[in-house]
Amino acid sequence: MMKLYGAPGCGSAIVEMMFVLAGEQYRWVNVEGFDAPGPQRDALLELNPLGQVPTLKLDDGTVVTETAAIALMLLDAHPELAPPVGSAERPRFHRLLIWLVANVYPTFTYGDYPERWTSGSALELRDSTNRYRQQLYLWLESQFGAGPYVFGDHISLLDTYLAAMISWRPRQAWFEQNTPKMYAIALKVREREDLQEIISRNEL
Ligand SMILES: N[C@@H](CCC(=O)N[C@@H](CS)C(=O)NCC(=O)O)C(=O)O
Repeated sequence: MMKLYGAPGCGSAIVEMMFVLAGEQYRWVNVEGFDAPGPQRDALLELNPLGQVPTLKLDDGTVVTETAAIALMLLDAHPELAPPVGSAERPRFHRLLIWLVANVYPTFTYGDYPERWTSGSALELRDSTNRYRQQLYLWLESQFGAGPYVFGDHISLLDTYLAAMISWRPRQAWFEQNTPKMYAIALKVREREDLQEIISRNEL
């Protein structure tokens, strides 16, 4: 069975939700504490030199990192979890998927561990990445329609990102006030019965 290396509340929760939507079995390997020196980090670094979660090990030993790569892999077998190929929505799905991981996710890479990246003010780097992320989310909000999901009535793998990300900085109260469409989509995903175990274990 595929092994998913993750930690509670982290991006691995996004992939867990994707697996449930796709009906795919996986084994959860909790590497909580992976971002500090120790055996969890050593185990992760053997698979992923970035030391990041999620990290996925397939049955044949292939390692897949990057939430977007995992999403695209799942879509090969579960195309219904994105707008249909050939539809106008399909390139929008690709754009927003890549946009999230290329723009929003790195703000956490630099903002969560600012002392790694500057010998100056770590607080300033954290604050500036926080501000930039808020600007990004405001643009993302402008891309959403009437819901209930990003692409209307059909849930897609993109929706799983929103369900996790509203728990991350700038946190739920900010999203509720400033990006109500994103917030509503995230809550809609979180209502799903089949995701309850993941949501509670990840304290989302
Ligand atoms: N681009 C990656 C980002 C993954 C990522 O940054 N994960 C965070 C946890 S949510 C992490 O592992 N941070 C530790 C670090 O960057 O050292 C993806 O989409 O999977």
